[in-house]
Amino acid sequence: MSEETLSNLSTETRSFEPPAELAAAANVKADAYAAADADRLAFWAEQAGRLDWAEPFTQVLDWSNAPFAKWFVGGKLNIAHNCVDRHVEAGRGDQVALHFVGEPGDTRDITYAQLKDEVSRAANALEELGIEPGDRVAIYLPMIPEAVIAMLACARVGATHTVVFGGFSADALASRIADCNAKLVITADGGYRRGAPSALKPAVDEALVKIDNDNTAIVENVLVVRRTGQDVAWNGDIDVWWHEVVDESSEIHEAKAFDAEHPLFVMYSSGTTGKPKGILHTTGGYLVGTAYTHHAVFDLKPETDVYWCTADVGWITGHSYIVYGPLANGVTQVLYEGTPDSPHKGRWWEIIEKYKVTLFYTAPTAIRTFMKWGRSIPDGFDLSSLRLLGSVGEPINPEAYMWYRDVIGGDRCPIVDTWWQTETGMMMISPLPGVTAGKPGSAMTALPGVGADVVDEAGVPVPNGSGGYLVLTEPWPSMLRTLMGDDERFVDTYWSRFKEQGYYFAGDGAKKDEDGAIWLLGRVDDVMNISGHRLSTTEIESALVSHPRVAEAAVVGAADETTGQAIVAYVILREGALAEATQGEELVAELRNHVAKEIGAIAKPRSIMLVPELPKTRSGKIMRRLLKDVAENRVVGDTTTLADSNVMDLIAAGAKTST
Ligand code: 6R9
Repeated sequence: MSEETLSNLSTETRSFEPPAELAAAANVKADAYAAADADRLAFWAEQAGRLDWAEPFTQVLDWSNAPFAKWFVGGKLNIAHNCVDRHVEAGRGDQVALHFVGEPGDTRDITYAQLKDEVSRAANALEELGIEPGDRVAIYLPMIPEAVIAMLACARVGATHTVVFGGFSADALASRIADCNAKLVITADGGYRRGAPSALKPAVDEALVKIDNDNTAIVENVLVVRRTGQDVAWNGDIDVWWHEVVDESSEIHEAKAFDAEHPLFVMYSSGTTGKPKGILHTTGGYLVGTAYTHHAVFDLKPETDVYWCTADVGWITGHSYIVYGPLANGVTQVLYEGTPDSPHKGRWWEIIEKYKVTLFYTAPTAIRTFMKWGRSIPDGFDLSSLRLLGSVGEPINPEAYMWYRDVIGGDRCPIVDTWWQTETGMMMISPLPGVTAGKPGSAMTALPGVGADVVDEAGVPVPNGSGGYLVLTEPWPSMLRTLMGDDERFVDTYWSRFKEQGYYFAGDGAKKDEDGAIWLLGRVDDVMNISGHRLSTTEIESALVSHPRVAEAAVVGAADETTGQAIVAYVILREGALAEATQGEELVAELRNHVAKEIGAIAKPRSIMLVPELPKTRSGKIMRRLLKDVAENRVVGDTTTLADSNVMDLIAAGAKTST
């Protein structure tokens, strides 16, 4: 990555000190870094003390067969016991674990004592259905309490779950069921989405037909939660109702302890090409890593905080920071079923006001959507309960950061911009809210106990002020253990690029600023080469979003005869912006000049298209690959992982008329 490019990005000089009161009472203070540096394994052994171990471990890390790690060797524990039972045993059974909010407005408060009963019943039901330790269970549910209960019940009986996001198609579901050989599928009749019931069970039926035809898997039962009450086709040989088997089961269930390296779950990554990668996480290290980071980064005070993470349990963020980390810490949290604009665009703020949410964790894409809708909507609600805000999923543009800080956080809440991946299992690079002065757009530094650096092609750490590839230099407890059934692909994908150094290759470009803080620049495949200059898509997107009329932007490098690649930008305007501009063309010219002014003439987009929406995966990541197809006048590729498949038709139609 050229110096030129990188020095351009960080013209950002603002920084925000932690609020004094929060800093004084913070769970984790500055000395944590030094303590972890002095003896990293002792540090993680100490963090393992947050959990109840049925049998203590004899070794913190066995790295003798690197990159295949074993953490907390010899230790045994039960995850459901740690996430539920022990809080009840500690006298906190009456504390609410989940404030469930259904999209149609139904609500359910579930205490830890009730959660224990539900998880135990579900665990008994799974065993009655023949599920044994090591069996795989696919979970395809809406964001309802049963999703959390099903995951914990699997963990309780030692079954390995794979949660498939409810928005995925029958085909995607079939390939995941087949890849991990699931014995049971847990689903619902449907869920609520944008004010209407949306069926789920038909997709399972379709997936099973496909699998039967291919003769690839062994699904014995489908366990169906009744959520919407809509009609479902029923196969009496395999289908069973949740309320018939779970509700009828005993609430007494003995949780057996499993080995620290017992497989906990497989999460298929939203890989855009090829076979999905089944990322495998195990028991002890995963829970230690997620519990510690949730405690440290959110400064969680379990007795008084109300936490809300808006992710879906179908994604890693939902696994690590709705289910496992938070419940291990005995949190009270909100679980919301629906979309942010149903039945109105203030729904999230209404929920924060009602439950007095103190810790809020969401994604930049959501923040930019709210920016587009305008501040008058959140301004209509009392958000004064909030004390800390989190961001995850992609780089947060300084503009979105400032809006989040000002409009949602009332200029008083620190923002933790947390960099991590499905593979890392836990947050890796993030500010500590009581310690770090946060800079808008930077994830700052590796958390205590974590080793991260930015290196050049040869694997040599770059000096401050330069950029390169983000690597993780030390093993960490919640690291992926392998790709399901494909050790070779695991080694190739993550450990071969910097084999000599033994670094984990994250696939992200990054730079270190003059203070050594890390700025993420997007996936390395999102780095463009314009006339021999390297420019990151993020950098140009940030410049566009800093224009007052722009709500959201996506940038791709399209093949160009003269410059190698040329910059093509897709821009969503803020509400009303087009009406204010005399003409679209004038505004486009203004935006091109704006980018030139912010970054330099080299970064001026060749073309800018004003679009109503951007193509996003269901986890909110912009699918630049598809935009590249449009920019290069190709037939648009596979759109099956898009949240809304109509978006590309709209964009392609616009592109034809504007060129
Ligand atoms: C948790 C999650 C991982 C990729 C990662 C990076 C991007 C996530 C980020 C971020 C900049 C942040 N990413 N958090 N980039 N700043 N705070 O999103 O996992 O779905 O596996 O995606 O997301 O590119 O490599 P996953």
